[in-house]
Amino acid sequence: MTKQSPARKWLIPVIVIVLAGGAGIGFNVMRSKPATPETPTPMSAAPASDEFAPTIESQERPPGSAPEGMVWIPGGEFSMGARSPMDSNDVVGMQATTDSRPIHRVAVDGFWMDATEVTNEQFDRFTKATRYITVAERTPTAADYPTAAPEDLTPGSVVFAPPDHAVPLNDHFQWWAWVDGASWRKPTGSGSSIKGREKYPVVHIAYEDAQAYAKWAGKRLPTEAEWEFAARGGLSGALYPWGDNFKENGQWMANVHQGNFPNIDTGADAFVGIAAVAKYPPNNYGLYDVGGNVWEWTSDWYRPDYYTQLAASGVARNPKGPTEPFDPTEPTEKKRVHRGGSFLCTEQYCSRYAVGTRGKGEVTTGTNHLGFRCVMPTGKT
Ligand SMILES: [Ca+2]
Ligand SMILES: [Ca+2]
Repeated sequence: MTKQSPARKWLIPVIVIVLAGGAGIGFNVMRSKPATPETPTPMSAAPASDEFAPTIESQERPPGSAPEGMVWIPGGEFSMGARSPMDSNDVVGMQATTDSRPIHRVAVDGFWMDATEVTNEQFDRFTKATRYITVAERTPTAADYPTAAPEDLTPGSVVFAPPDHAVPLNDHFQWWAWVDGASWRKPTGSGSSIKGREKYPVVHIAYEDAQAYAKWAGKRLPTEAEWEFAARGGLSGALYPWGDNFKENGQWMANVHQGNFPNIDTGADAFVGIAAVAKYPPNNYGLYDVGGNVWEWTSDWYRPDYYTQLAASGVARNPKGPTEPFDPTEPTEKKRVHRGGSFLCTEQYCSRYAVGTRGKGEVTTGTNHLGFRCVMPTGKT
């Protein structure tokens, strides 16, 4: 692994935040392009209470049999968000759950959803069929990065590279590194490969990579509301996709991180680092790994005040995110919402496997703990 030299750190400006849970991260490789605003769906006038109310599943039936690898998400009305900020004095991982308030009422139509994170073998089929080259595999151009030294214009991505000793949690450069040549094909850079990892989630995926795959597959990325409705599996206000207990009957329910973050991953949940998909029980809708393993892109722009906007207007019907992104911690970056946390999430640092919590990431930036899954609205099957 080639750790980023100090001279290259300009490529990965520090994000001062709480890292969206160590997540996704604002490692910006300065590849942002102007974003296209999206149009919000009109909303009704029902009041919001900032409390969880029962989920009302739609009686809509799935149109025919399930597409391969997908499960039916019935849609309906539910309470979206997290119950409370976890610790307002915590500056290294939990505080950003304030962006998950207030709890507000949302309705989504039914849809099909991938039961698992998109895997390497699925993404490989896509690239073979289309010759698609991911953002991480492309050589940055001097035209796009006029201030960069020519030797810095090399393809690569951001890789978790833990130190061999405990470190303060306020500097993510202690455990993230820019690695030349890292991509979905070489998840940790030169010398690594996906051979034997066909069932692992594809990683180092920028937003446009996920979109391109989804379009090829006749699908699209989920909105944040669709993702959360699906992840909750019909449970109202549960802390996790499977219920309120982190372990159910002593059983690990997600691939997350145990041990002192970031230097010790004990793998007590059976996996050190990333795991193949579907190694833990699914939620009530048949979805695997909606908590943990890899973060997942949604199509919503990120704003910390978006829920406040929605709550002011009653039940939000099929909300598609704010019209433009804004993260006050990195106001020039274009970020979309990540969900679900990853194998690096821990109660010590980032508990974003808690189902109502949010992550965020700059749209051109992939890492080796960020992937995605797709949805297919009805009418397209
Ligand atoms: Ca683990
Ligand atoms: Ca996941």
